[in-house]
Order: sequence, then structure tokens, then C-alpha cells
Amino acid sequence: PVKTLFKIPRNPPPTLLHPEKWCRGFNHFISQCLIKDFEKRPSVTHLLEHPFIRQARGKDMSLQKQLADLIQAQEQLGFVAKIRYERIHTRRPYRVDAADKYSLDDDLVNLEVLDEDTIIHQLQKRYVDLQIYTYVGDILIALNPFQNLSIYSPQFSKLYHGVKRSSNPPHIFASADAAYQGMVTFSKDQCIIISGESGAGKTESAHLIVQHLTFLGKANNRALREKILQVNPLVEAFGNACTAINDNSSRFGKYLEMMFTPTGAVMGAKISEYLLEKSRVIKQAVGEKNFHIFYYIYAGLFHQKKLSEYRLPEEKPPRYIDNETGRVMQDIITKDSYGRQFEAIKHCFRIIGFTDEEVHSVYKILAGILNTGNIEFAAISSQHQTDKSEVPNAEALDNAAVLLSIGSEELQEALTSHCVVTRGETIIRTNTVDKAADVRDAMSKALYGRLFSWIVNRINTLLHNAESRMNVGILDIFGFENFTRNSFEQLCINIANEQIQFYFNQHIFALEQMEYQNEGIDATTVEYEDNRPLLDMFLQKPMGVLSLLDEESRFPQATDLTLVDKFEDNLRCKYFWRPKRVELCFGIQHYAGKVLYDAYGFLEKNRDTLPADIVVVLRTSENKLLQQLFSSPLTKTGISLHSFMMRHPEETTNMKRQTVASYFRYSLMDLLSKMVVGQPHFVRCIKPNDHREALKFSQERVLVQLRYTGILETVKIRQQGYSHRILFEEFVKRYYYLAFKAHQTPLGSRESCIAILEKSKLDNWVLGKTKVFLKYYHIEQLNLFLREVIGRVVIMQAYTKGWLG
Ligand code: AD9
Ligand code: MG
Repeated sequence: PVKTLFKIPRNPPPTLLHPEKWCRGFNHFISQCLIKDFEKRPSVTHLLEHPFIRQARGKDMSLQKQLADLIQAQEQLGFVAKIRYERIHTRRPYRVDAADKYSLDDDLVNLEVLDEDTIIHQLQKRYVDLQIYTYVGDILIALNPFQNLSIYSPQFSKLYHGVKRSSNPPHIFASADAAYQGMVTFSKDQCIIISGESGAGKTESAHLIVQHLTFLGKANNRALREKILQVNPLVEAFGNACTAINDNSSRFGKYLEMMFTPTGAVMGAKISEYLLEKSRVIKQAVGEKNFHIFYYIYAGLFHQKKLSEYRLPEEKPPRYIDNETGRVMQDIITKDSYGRQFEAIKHCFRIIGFTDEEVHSVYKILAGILNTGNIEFAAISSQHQTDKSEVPNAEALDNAAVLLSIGSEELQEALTSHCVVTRGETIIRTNTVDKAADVRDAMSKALYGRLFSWIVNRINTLLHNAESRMNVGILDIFGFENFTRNSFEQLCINIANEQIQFYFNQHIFALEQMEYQNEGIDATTVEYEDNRPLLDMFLQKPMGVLSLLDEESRFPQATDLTLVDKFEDNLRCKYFWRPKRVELCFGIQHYAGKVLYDAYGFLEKNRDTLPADIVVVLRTSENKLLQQLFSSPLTKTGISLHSFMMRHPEETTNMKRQTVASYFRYSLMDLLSKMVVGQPHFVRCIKPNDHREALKFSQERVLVQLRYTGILETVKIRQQGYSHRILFEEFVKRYYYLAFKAHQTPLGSRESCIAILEKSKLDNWVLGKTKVFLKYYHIEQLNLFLREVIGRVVIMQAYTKGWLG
């Protein structure tokens, strides 16, 4: 019965075929068999026994394993094919023939009718078929499936490794692969920019990209691969939290650079973190939670009966994590997922290379923060002083002090009083109850913020490799947010998203069209929504939102109301408005929609002050890690004084005051400077519905996202435009093998380019004054031709040297 299933599509390959191509030939053949009949799917052993394959195995033993792997991959596809959505993979699995037609609906650029309706229907049709990925030329659209799909196994990584994009259905691995191939082929850094609103799937996509890149960058060093894979889970335990929109929402921006050797072996990794939402440590909105790690540690210690070791209360979780009284405890007791996560985090720390002592110090600081949050204040009224406060619950104070290895009395003093220096004299002033509570919370925020930065820096030290030459950067920031109540944090998050959208526009539209003009190329101009004026409104000096906020933060008498007045007086543009009747509110028309902000607390949050008295006490800590966190400059961790200042604007002693807004501005610039050096690849995540429901496609919600991300315009420009522009000289240097002999040295001229392009039988390309203009698919074809030619040369050389039979 097996025989009847087999129809060999071509003759067995000659010995002298490029091994890669040869294997792909097999694979194609196996795919064909599998498509023919899922139910009577031939088993691996049957396939291995087939004469065609036996012949191959006999010829070249080194290929045997590779072959078995490929067969297994296909086998897996056959298995899952019964499940509905996997049809996509068996319908058009792994094909290599240039003549193979891939499904036209994989790429929106192939649409003949271009309007919103058609695009929406196309995406919807694909989504309900569980084809969550779709291309727009070289850009990937990813719809959140809200369910686990089994399309991310190593077998799938293999399928998407180094093949023409059209050989397989669209996939996030294909985007990672394109970046990797781009880096290896052209020795150029790459940058994958993932955007989309909160809950759209950016972080998941970033994980998948790291997974595929570690697969591609096969380091001999397995331990290193393991380490890199633990980075995201560890950092996210500290930087992600449950919000009203997303149970695992990123509360910081992350740029992860994976470093490689020139031959593409992974060597290390480096993370840059941006603007952690520290205020979450002390307070969370209704229905939201603190950073994951607090629950993990509390639950982990609870189940291990070790809470007392870290002086954490057993009867009731600490206030900072007990937002909805009773809920957390119930979750901890009934579900053990937090406890398991705690074990997983311990594992991450160990694999990455943190010492036991360091990890213990981290736990102590976390428990110290939780205890700090439990410190209460009560007013002491005496005849002379009514603004003095004391701590009625000494136990929490003592616990915090012990965990942070500082004196309990000193801590109490720093919380309930402060020093003022006037005319050379130091006077001690007492704090009111409210002020003391503010100081306590400022301390918790500073502790957590610095701990987070330290962990990131430590990871970077442990994974740094000075020998790496190239990198692929992956940007995963917090997505656009619009809650019922939006505060300072949402403003910063949304400005960052505004900046990313601007970067996208620049790359896809502005630069492209400018270049056509300069090179004298006649290409249709595509209109797009330019958010530059909006970005200027936020960032320009001295009249932008951030500058005005800083200016107002410098006046001690200023209030949140005077701030909104100031905005109203100075921001005279259509993107800003102030609703009547609600005093502290202002609205902004972002690229992604209207957001109403509540300015309550803006000034305080921007100043983010940490009293010097607290810094002084924390510096006396006997905990080495804590000392390090509060000693500046942080030379030991390799952070310069300057960057330390930027990271920790709340530092007041002997340093010029920095605000969160100025740090934020610096962060954005820093991020952009990293991004612009690499060749960008864009992944646009889309949220199909607001209820996190699988298979539910809300046309209305998707349409809004398509509109503000400019997808329709992107399709147009990808259809009409030329996404790759390469200087003649560079083009000839890259591809001269395709038309010239190895010993020839063609000029980097227009004529040489024409020779190469004609020899490659491509059409639709255009030559400008100094550059070759290519469609996105040309590059892929050229690279594939190049690899084949080089492969042939290698085989020929091997043959002439008698290495092959
Ligand atoms: V935020 O801006 O950080 O709040 P993200 O990062 O865009 O947001 P995230 O990646 O966290 O969203 O995705 C939200 C949830 O969608 C995840 O927790 C998963 O449950 C779900 N998701 C997203 N992508 C996938 C996927 N490819 N497969 C399965 C997914 N589930
Ligand atoms: Mg995220």
C-alpha cells in the first residue's frame, strides 16, 4: 500500500547536486506524499525504506540524520493536519521550486481590489481559518489567536530556515529568518520592530523571534542558548503585570539585542530597558495587579512554609499586593501557578548565572519592599507640634529594616522627618502623616526601580560577549493604552508609541518617496497620515508637552491644575483639547485614537523625588547589593554616572535634578539611535477583539487598528513602490557572482547592474541615478540565486579536489 502513495516528482538527484537543494527535493517529495493522503500517512520507517531514500542514505551517510529530521518534521505536519487550522501547512508545505505557486492571499499586496473592505474580509477569512499571519510585502501582520497554536515547535523552525518566503505560509519565524539572513548575508545589524496596542501580542511575538533566532544561531555552546532563552521570562517576571487589558502586560520597554559572529553563531545578548512603570509597586488601579514577581515570591514562600524566613505576614498578604482584599490569598491557596512560577524564576536566575547570594539578596529586597508597604503612620499631636508622625506598627518597620539590613530607628527617622539646610545650618523638620507615607512609597519605588535596572545590567554582564560582531535587535515596548482613567504613565507609553509609529512612517513612506524624487524615479505618491505634528507637540522645546511639564515641575507652588492651564495656554493645536466641566482633564488626539488624561498627580510623578535622608540610610545597608544600588556612580555594574542619572532621576544628593519627563526624552533618543543603525523589519500585531476570545473577529476593532497603522497605505506603497534601494557599487559587490566569473572584477556601474539583473531574469526593477530600485520579492530571489551559485561553486571545488565520489 505504501508504494501506491508514492509518486516521485522527479528523478533521483545526481550526486553532484548542492546538498541543501537535494534535501529540499526530498522534502518536496515527502510533502507531496503527505498531501495525497493524510489518513494513510506513510510512517517514518516506511519512508526511510523507500528505494529513493535508501539510495540516498547509501550514498551519503552525513545526510541521513538531516533527512530523518526533515521527514519527522513532515510527519508532524501530517499528524496535526487533521486539526482544522493546520490545513494551512499541509496545503502548501515546504516547497522549493521557483515555479511553485504560493497562495496569493498570503500577501495583501496581491489583492487586485484595494480597499478597507477587501482587506478586512481577507484578514477575517484567514483568521477564522487560523491563519493568523499575513504579509504586506515585507511587513508581517500578526493577529492575536488568543489560543495556543502548535506551529512553533523546532520542526517549524526547520521549515522556515533559509527558504524562500513564499515556500511556506506567512509566519513569525519567516520574519526572524529574514532578519537573520539579512545579517549574515550583508554583515549588517538588523532590527525587528514589533508594534500594536496593548494585548495585541507583541511580547509573545518577541519570544517567538528569540526562539527562532536561537535556533538559527546554533551556538556550539548549548548553555549559552539556554541562558538566552531564560532572559525574557526573568525580566518579564519583574517588568510585567496584569492590567485591565492584558494579564501579562509589559510595564516597560525592552530592546533585546541578540549578538552573533560573522558566520551567524549566537554569542550573547544585551537588553536595554525603558521606563519601568514604578508607580505600580505602590498602587494599582481597580482590577489590576502589582508586578508578577511579588505574587510569585509570596506564593512560593507560602507553599514552602518559608514566609517567616523573609518576615512576610502569613495571615494576610502585604498591602502592596492585596489590591482586592482576599482575592490574592484565595488565588494563592487554590491555584499553585504562582508557586510554580517562583520555581521557574529561581531556575532562570540559576541558568543565567546569578549567584545564590545575589538571588537571596534580591528576595530580601523584594520582601523588604513588601514590608515597607505595610508601615503605617499615625499623627502625634502635642501642644507644640501637630504635624509629627510616628509608626504605630513597629513590627512592619522592624521587618523592613532587618530585610534591608539597615537600622530600624534610622529608617523611622528618615521616614518621619527630613533635613533642611538653610544658610549653612542643618535643621530637622518633621513629616506629616501624608508626607511620611509619600516618603515610604517613594522609597519602595526607588528600591524596585533600581533593583530592576540592576537585574538587567547583571544579565547584560553575564551574557555579554566582546567578540560578537553583529546583532539582531528586537523591540517590544508597552502598547498604546486607553483606559477609563489615564494618568502620567499612559501619557509616556502613548508618546513612545507615537514615536514608533513615526519611525514606521519614515521608513515605509517618507524616506521612500524622497528617494524616488532624488533619483528621478516616477513612482506614484501615496498619501499617509503623518504624525510628525503630534510628535512635535509632545517633544519640541520649549513649548512641547514634556517641556511644559518640566517647567511646571520646577515651581514649588505649581499644582496639577496650573499644569493643565499651562497646557491649554501653550498647546494651541488641533490635537489638544480641554473638556469643559472636568478641571483636571485634558484630551489628546493620538494617532491611534482620542485619549482623555487625568492630570491628577502628574507633577509629583514627574518630579519623582526621593529624599536624601532615605538615600543616606539605604547607603548604610549591610546588604552589598543594596549598597551598590544606592551608591553612585555605580561603577561596579558598569553603569556610567551619566546613565545612572538618566535611569534614576529621583536621586537628589549632590546631583542636578532630573525629572521623569527628561529621562523619558533621553530614553526615546537612545532607543532611536539604536534602531536607526539596523535594517528594520516590521511586525504589526493586531488585536481581533477586546474579550481575548479565540476565533472572534471584530471587524470594527480591526478596522480601527488597520486605519491608524496605515495598513491600506502600506499595501499601496508596497504594491507600487520599491522597498529596496541599493547603490550600484554595493549591488555589484553583492551579486556579481550571478553574472560574472569569480576572477572577474566588474565595475560598480549601471551596466554591470543591468547585466546581473538581466541574467537573473527579474523584471519590474528600475534604475535611478545612483541606485537599483527593487521590489521586496526581488531581494529574496537574488539571495536565493546567490546561495545556489555559491553552493555550486563549493561543490564543484570539492569535486575537483576529489572530496566527493
Ligand atoms: V502589552 O502592550 O505588553 O500590554 P502585548 O505585549 O502586545 O501587550 P502579549 O504579547 O502580552 O501582548 O499578548 C497578550 C496575550 O495574548 C498573551 O498573554 C497570550 O495569551 C495571547 N497571545 C498573543 N500572541 C499569541 C500567540 N502567537 N499564540 C498564542 C497569543 N497566544
Ligand atoms: Mg507586552
